[in-house]
Amino acid sequence: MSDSYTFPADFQWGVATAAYQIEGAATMDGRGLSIWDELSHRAGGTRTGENGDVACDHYHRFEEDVQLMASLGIRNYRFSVSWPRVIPEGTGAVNQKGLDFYSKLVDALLAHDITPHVTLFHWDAPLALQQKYGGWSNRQMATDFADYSSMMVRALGDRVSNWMTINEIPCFTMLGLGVEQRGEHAPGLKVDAMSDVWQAIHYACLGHGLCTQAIRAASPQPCTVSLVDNIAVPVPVTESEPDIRAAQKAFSNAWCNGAIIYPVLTGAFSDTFLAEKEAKGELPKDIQDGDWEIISTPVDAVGINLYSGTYVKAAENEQGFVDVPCGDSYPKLDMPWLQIVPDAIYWGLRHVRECCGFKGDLFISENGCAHADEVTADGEILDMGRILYLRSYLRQVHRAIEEGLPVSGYFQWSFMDNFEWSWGYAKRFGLIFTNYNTMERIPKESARWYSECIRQNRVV
Ligand code: PNW
Repeated sequence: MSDSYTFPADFQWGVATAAYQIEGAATMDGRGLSIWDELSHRAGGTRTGENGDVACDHYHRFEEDVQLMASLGIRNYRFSVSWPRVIPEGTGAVNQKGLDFYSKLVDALLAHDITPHVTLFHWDAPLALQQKYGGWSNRQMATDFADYSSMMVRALGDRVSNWMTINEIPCFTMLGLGVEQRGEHAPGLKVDAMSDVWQAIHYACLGHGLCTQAIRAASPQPCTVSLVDNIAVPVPVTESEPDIRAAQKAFSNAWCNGAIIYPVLTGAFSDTFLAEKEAKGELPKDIQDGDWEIISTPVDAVGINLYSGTYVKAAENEQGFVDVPCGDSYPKLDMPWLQIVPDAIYWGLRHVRECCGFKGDLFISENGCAHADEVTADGEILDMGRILYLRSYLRQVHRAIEEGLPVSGYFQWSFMDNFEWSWGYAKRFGLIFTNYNTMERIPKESARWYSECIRQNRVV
């Protein structure tokens, strides 16, 4: 048997999910509403009119889900806590039943030898705080988020030592607030100017920093704290010095990189972001003394959510690069933005280290794809496109490790098909097929493949 693409012995193979996408039980046991309940129940809120009221009913089926995970040999599970399930109004009274759910989930995982990795915020902000003061558009949100986080760490910190603060800041700011039209993601609002969007990003970064401090202060044991970011990743068309330099220049101001990963890891906007937004008058207005120190509170690790990338090459222009479009024939999976760019996972890891100078651990907190899965007459789901995708990306993770990058783990998105936000249930990202009529879970061919990767500790 071959041993190519073997990972280090302590490499963490995992799967990931998020609360609103799988739990359901939206009004059960005292859970408060989140901004995703509000948006998904709004007319035209999601493309399919669907919501997460029931989702995968994981709230009631977590024990069998954990067993299924264990049967596949999965040893690491990344899930998120629904803030309004545990603090219905966002601040104040704790909902003990909500807290009990997460406590029982953690116990079930540990009983099956699965390490819990907990994300404290995966977009489902308490609706009460959105209505009270505008959620992440208000500085207060950062403090309230840190207070909720400390409560969670006090409750689970005896058994959980891997904490993630916020998942993908761009998705509830840049994609949640629109200038021309309402954001597609919650809170799904229209704002006056781009500076309002960058302001919300600044407050979210502040929330991340305060949360990092709160976790460390509340944890009863040594723990790992990380930010999870979906950096935009420019890939050099050729691996030559000029194109690599071009990709690095592009990275410093691609999408939200200059306002999130740079501040968190370096304590300042990237130079290219600052210059561009200053010229356009788009910088946030409320940046106070001490904010940068809080935002750049050292983290142990950075989790990268990586699905796709873009191509750039060197050019004799002011910015030093040009984007190279993929064109219509470029291979894609089942999302409009899902061009298959395996090298982006290698370059994403490398950019964070080389461009932001981050020397801590890196891990892939999400990687996966939507695939138009169907059950065959034999009851199988033969998702060969997903295997092709995961195999190619994992080989690039392996390359990064081989070149010396400290990559500690990989979480496939997602354990099971679930509520794909504004796409409803139309897009399937799971290793496990969810039958939404019967709630039956059926492992796909990719689950068998992934399980074998874990068993052999290599890309098979
Ligand atoms: C991530 N894009 O979101 C999220 O963390 C998950 O909750 C989600 O289900 C998963 O990826 C699949 O979409 C993304 O526009 C949202 O490029 C948008 C983009 C990428 C990821």
